[in-house]
Amino acid sequence: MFERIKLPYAYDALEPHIDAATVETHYNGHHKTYEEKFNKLVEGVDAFKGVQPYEILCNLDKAPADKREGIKNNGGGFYNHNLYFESLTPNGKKPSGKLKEMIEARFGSLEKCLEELSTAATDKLFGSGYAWLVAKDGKLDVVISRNQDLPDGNLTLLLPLDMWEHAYYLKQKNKKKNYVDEFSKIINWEVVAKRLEDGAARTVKAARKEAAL
Ligand code: MN3
Repeated sequence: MFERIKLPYAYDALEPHIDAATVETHYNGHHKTYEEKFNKLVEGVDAFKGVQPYEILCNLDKAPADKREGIKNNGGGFYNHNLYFESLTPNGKKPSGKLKEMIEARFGSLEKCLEELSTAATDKLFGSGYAWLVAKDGKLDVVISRNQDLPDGNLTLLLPLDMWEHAYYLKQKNKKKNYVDEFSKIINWEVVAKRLEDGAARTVKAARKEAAL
């Protein structure tokens, strides 16, 4: 059985940036449902015995045809929300060290980096999905993915910005940009830096090779 990460803060800890009702519904409603459905779908699939969620998502062609779409959607929901909730903190510090250097090299400044993430989330992405800060070939970039899909390519996933309406609609209604602005104030950059450091394990192609199912 795969388990959601334990929420690393209380439901109301992200107030006033993200309200308690949104965090609770998102974590204990949406995320819980992804977890339950994903577990039910992979149960009894021999090819995925002992295989971790990320590797499963990178090897969907090994899933039985009638379960493939469900595993992609619910497994993606399970995995992406673990990354998302882990990426937030009420006590965020600014990026430092190598991460800071890479942000400045690619975007010029943290502000510009967040601007590009915001543009991707509110202009480039249409409908439900994510804007991501990723690393590729030692450089940072911003990409989008639709639904609960992982962004494709040889990428290290650093930071998911959940742009499904359930992530903000209770409080922000149609003010998508407000949510993105508030999100950017509570990013756990230490977690992002750790993902950058661990890089290879989160690279889509590398995961495909490692799993070699
Ligand atoms: Mn969500």
